[in-house]
Order: sequence, then structure tokens, then C-alpha cells
Amino acid sequence: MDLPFELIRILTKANRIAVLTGAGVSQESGLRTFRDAQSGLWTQYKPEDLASPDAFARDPKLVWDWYAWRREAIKCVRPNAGHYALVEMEKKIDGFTLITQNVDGLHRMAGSKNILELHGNILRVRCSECGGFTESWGDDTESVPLCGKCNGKLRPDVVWFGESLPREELEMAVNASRTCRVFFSIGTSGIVQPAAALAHAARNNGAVLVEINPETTPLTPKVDFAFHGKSGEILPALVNEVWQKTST
Ligand code: BV8
Ligand code: ZN
Repeated sequence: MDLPFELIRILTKANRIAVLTGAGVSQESGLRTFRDAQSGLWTQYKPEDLASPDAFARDPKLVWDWYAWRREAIKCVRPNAGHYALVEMEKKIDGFTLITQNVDGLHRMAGSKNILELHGNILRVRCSECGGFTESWGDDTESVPLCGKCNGKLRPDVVWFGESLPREELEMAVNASRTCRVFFSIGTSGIVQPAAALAHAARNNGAVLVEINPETTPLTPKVDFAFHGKSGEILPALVNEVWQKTST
């Protein structure tokens, strides 16, 4: 892949890089993106209608089962070359921050270290009342499993629509975006806030914006370098071109 020389020059001297990822980075692992997440009996539901406190209040078992279905899907997949290329990029840059909207835990499984899970992690479960975490729970029960401490309903440790993001992670994500020299937006449609605002925060602080996505997004007109393709193909080639070739 011929990278613009200007981008190679910028990346080789960049000491602070922030990367924002979305569902697209896990697509080549066999996980559906959020927009085409639903299949089978779930096609009748819009994801944002299930991923909300109101939906859980209305029909907790339905929401629990949806997350159990997604959790099973995640257990059957592995990180792809895009995840691993970001692990390599992190090794080359002192100031590297990986900000993800994904709740699938694949970045961590690939070996990424400095990860900010803005929307939580589906593999963690906590009590909807006391907030206590629990390691084990039954998925095959008639009703939603209950908290061993307070009998509250258990729920996935993810951020639902209308819920605020974890304060620390959000503050660190905003700071990394405002101080980076290069900001990558990878595999995200850039719709959901406040995550979608991070790229603009980076740009307003003079960062170079790079987007990797087979499709255009609302951010595309504002980026300096847009790669219209799959992250699992483009990221390994980019990391190789910038950091492997230049280091030999
Ligand atoms: C909040 C966890 C308020 C759960 C998720 C301002 C304006 C308008 C609306 C709002 C606003 N501020 C807040 C809102 C409301 C809302 C929002 O943004 N709504 C949207 C729909 C407009 N935001 C919230 O509710 C947030 N909370 O604001 O609280 C508040 C404030 C103060 C105090 C109290 C409360 C919470 C948002 C988080 C919700 N939780 N996930 C779960 O997973 O079940 S969001 C979820 O959807 C994901 O985490 C992700 O963020 C989003 C999906 O987006 P993507 O990941 O980008 O996936 P998508 O499928 O859309 O796109 C995939 C892309 O990949 C595509 O572009 C495709 O082309 C590309 N692609 C495909 N294959 C590949 C690829 N790219 C590369 N390689 C490939 N191979
Ligand atoms: Zn509890």
C-alpha cells in the first residue's frame, strides 16, 4: 500500500497518537457492527431500543437475553489483524492512547495496554442496584439473575443510551484527543456522542486526522487522510510501512 509520504513523515515523528475505534474494527473477526447487529429473533429490535435503562425497566429479561446472545457471539471470535496492528503501533509510540466504543474486549485480548473502554465491557456484569460486580451468573434462568448481596437485578457493565460515560475514562479520552499530534478514527460511523466529538477536539487542537472506513462518515470531509477500506487490511500495511520498514 503506497502511503502518502507526508503521512509517513508525520507518523514517524509523532510522539503522541490517539486512536478511536468502533464496531467496524471487530467486523473482520466475524462480529456484526452495531448498525447491522441484529439477526434472527433480534431483527425486530433497534439496538438503541434495547441498550437503554428504559428497555431494561420495561423488560429486563429481554435485554438480559440480548446481551447473553451477544456475549456468546463474542466468545466464538478472536481479534483480527487490525487489532494486532494497533498493539504494534502502541509499542512504537510513547504517548499512545486507544479509545474504544466497543464492549467486546477484543483490543485487550489482542494485547493492547493503554485502552479506554468508553462504553464499558459486555464480559463484566454488575448489580443494577448496588453496583457490585459478580464473576459468575446463570444465563439459563427464567428471569434475570439477581445480585448475591442485595437481590438487585444483574446487568451488563456497559453504558446504555441516556447514561453518562465513566468519568475517568471520558476525561482521559478528551485529554488524549486534545494533546495528540495524530488522531485515528477507525471503524466508526461517528454518530454516537460524546465519543464522536473526540475527533473534533483533536482537530481543534491542531492534530492531523486519519480515518479508516470502507464508507464515508460525517467526519470524512474533515480528515487529512482518509483510507476507504477495511482496518484489518489497511492497519497492518500502514504499521509495516511506517514503523517496520523505517526501523530496518
Ligand atoms: C449520554 C454500549 C447523557 C452498549 C453504546 C448529542 C447529540 C445527539 C444525541 C446525543 C447527544 N448527546 C447524547 C446523545 C444521546 C446519545 C447519542 O449519541 N445518540 C445517537 C444515536 C445520536 N448518547 C448517549 O446516550 C450517551 N450518553 O449522552 O448521556 C447524559 C449526559 C450527562 C449526564 C447523564 C446522561 C451514551 C452513548 C453510549 C451508548 N452505548 N454501546 C452496547 O453496546 O449495547 S453506543 C454503541 O453504538 C457503540 O458503543 C458505538 O458507540 C455505537 C455504534 O457505533 P459504531 O461503533 O461506530 O458502529 P456502527 O455500526 O454505527 O458503524 C460501524 C462502522 O464501521 C461503519 O461506519 C462501517 O462502515 C465501518 N466498518 C464496517 N466494516 C469495517 C468498518 N471499518 C473498518 N474496517 C471494517 N472491516
Ligand atoms: Zn446488588
